[in-house]
Amino acid sequence: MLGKFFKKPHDDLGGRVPPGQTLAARFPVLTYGPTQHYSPQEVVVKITGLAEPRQFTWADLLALPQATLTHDIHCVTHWTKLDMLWTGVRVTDLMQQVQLRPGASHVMQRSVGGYTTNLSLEDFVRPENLLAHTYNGQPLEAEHGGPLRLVVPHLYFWKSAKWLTELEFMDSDRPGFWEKNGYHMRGDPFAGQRYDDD
Ligand SMILES: Nc1nc2c(c(=O)[nH]1)N[C@H]1C(S)=C(S)[C@@H](COP(=O)(O)O)O[C@H]1N2
Ligand SMILES: [Mo]
Repeated sequence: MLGKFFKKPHDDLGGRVPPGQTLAARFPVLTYGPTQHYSPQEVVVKITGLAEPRQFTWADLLALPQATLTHDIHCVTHWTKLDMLWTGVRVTDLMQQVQLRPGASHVMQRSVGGYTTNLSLEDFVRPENLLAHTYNGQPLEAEHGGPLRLVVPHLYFWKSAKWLTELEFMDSDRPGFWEKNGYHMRGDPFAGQRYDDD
């Protein structure tokens, strides 16, 4: 009986669902433009800008430690999906291999097909962020960014580039594709940072 009265309110599942979001059962696809199709052997992540230039191939990425993490994902179009299981290389492990130059403070993610999105290094270099190649134990489907995408769960999902091919380090914040089109420069779902005037 008592349990009935002492149960926590679960509308926001203990604070896991940001304001204005509703739970998605399936995994929606959101792409501006066409899905990119290429094989893992063609994956290259180029390090450019304010860093020693280098490239990570598929083999290079698989030679780094692999992590499997469970994340809640929040999209600016109001869906939240809980407990998504991702496998890949932690950004922190990748960055052990990257030599930044003085002044680097931000990064532009660039995708095959031209999508871009910007992050501060503080938001980029976090232990939960992944260069993900596997979702729910299966190779990441092309429509969701396979062979390789970024997953930055603490920000809206537009901050996670699908078909990642370049990380350009910068000495200031510059807008990526959606940010140029009115989206917020940071995109914190719990602060409701959807548009640039939020
Ligand atoms: N390359 C690329 N990455 C992208 C996008 C895109 O259009 N192109 N859309 C972004 C947006 S707005 C969202 S919500 C998520 C959607 O990922 P999903 O299709 O796997 O759900 O990818 C982000 N990354
Ligand atoms: Mo989105």
